[in-house]
Amino acid sequence: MMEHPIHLHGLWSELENGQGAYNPVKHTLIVQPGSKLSYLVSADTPGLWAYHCHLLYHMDLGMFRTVVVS
Ligand SMILES: [Cu+2]
Repeated sequence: MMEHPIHLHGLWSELENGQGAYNPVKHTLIVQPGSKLSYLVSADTPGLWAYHCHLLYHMDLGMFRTVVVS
């Protein structure tokens, strides 16, 4: 019913939108209601990175995780 601004800290996300070399590279991707996104991430920065929706009440409901790059 609402969009999710999904943020992966520390790593860039390349949105696969069919534009090839012009695919947008972002930290936060907006996921529209009832839709899916595909994006590429180069896990080239070791660490523990937050991966979450920017809406606070969504984080409280579990949309906050840690991505481990080792
Ligand atoms: Cu959300």
